[in-house]
Amino acid sequence: MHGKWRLALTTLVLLAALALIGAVEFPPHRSASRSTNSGNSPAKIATVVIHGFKFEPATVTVHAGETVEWKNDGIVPHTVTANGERPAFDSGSINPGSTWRYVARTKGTYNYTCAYHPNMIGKLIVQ
Ligand SMILES: [Cu+2]
Repeated sequence: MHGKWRLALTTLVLLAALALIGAVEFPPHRSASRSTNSGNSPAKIATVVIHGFKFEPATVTVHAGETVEWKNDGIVPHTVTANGERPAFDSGSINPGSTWRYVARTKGTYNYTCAYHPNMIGKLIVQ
């Protein structure tokens, strides 16, 4: 009888100790992940839909470090290719129904087009 109670007490102390460790360990972990994000919301994604041979919206503005996602809602493949001899980004072929993501790390204004359809034009502004 006595041994049984001791076991129960030991278990209780152990559980309390574990709870204490948990309570001490969790808050620093949370604040660490909070400090890596400059804003108060988790990593943002701006979406551009490719539809009817157009980028919608044609101009998208993000903050440096944010992600832009292009979604091909069209019926033929498209690309997202920045202008210039050495494009800052180039998606390659994005098939219908597929998406392509780009992390906009460097501030600037990027005009881009579709390599297959040069009349499709868009602008990415990274602030
Ligand atoms: Cu295209």
